[in-house]
Amino acid sequence: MPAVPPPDSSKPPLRRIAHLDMDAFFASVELLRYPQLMGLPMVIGGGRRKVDEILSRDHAGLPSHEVPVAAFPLLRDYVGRGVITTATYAARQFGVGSAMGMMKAARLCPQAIVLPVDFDEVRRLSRLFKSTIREIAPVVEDRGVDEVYIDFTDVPGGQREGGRVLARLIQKSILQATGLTCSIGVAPNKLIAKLASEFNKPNGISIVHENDLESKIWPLAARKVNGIGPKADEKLKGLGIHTVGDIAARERDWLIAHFGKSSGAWMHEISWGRDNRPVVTESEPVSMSRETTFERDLHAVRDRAELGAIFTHLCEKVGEDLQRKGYVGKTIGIKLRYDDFKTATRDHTMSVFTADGRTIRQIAGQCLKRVPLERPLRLLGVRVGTLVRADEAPAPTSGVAAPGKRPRVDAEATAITPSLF
Ligand code: DCP
Ligand code: MG
Repeated sequence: MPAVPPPDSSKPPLRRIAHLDMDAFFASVELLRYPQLMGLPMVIGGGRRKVDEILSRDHAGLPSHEVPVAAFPLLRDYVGRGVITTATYAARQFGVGSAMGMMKAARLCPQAIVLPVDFDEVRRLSRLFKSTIREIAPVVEDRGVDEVYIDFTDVPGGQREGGRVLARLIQKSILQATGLTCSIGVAPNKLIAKLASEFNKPNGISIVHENDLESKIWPLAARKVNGIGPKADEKLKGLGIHTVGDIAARERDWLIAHFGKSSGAWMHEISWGRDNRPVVTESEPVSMSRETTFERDLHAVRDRAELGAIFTHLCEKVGEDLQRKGYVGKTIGIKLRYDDFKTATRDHTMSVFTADGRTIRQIAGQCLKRVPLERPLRLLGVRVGTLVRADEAPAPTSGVAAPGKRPRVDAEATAITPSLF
């Protein structure tokens, strides 16, 4: 028998929660395919077509890892108004980062290589790193494509060195399974773990204990806290509050007076490092969507064919996403952004659930008829909400729709308009 000390029933184990976030995720996924770019500044952004064209025209038949570095497109040659999705750490040294316009980034780091995102590969690796974690520590909360919370509390090794031993094992296993690195923060709760995972990026581990609050958390900018957005931060700054410690220095009642009962009380709690939220293993998506920013503005009449094709493609993709993940939804919505950056959304809730691209297309097309289409468009998006798991969806009732509801889907779906949408 291994010499494991008997559990002390009078003292529950300390809560140890980890937040794990992949390093430069979309960019690192491309480095797996093109390892020759390792260590070079590289950004993810722009469309697929150009890169594929260049690489397949000049280096057709060559395995991807043998494509010469000089063959890759550079930021300096980029024309358009794409936005950077993410950048390698080598590119970040030049001040280039996510959400920055490509043209601006080109001024900062013209020699950076530009690659498009490969969503299929990103999703495959996302699933792979998450399943690798679940084999080691089963209580995992999915927080999106590249991050999760993990409850270390009852996992063997989860308490050793404050969680460092288990964090190391997870990092090593993910690297072995995927070739990718990640950073992990381990702390008494989700709030602090999320902050901690950024402390030693990339490929870092950071352990925060309850008594590290003053030294490690209070100096952080208030904006770092998940839940304090740009608006709240603006208001806090106006009140002379910049750091988490500045929040903690205020009375709870003062915060409530300025931010309302629930936000004020919440701010007080988080500034003292308190957060009891559990790690939730099954997080159900609220909606699924796809959107695209066009390479150039498109007009509903002049670019009718192109726009129609993109629209159909988006609807099919959302349908595929739903089917692959096993969901159906009944609220179909669209989002448009005009050339003046104003955004319009419309949606329609059907009486039955669907994951069918054609149905989504038809209902979305009707939504599109309810928005002004005079101005050129920069972006088009399609969303399906009010989701339930496909196997739990109520069977469509035949005959008359429920009172007050719109007609059922097949009546709606056949109302195809002869015009573009
Ligand atoms: N992403 C995106 N749009 C954004 C921000 C991010 O599509 N506005 C994508 C690209 C990222 C991935 O999500 O690779 C994960 O986002 P992160 O914020 O975790 O950024 P990275 O993983 O790229 O970098 P880091 O090492 O800082 O986590
Ligand atoms: Mg990340």
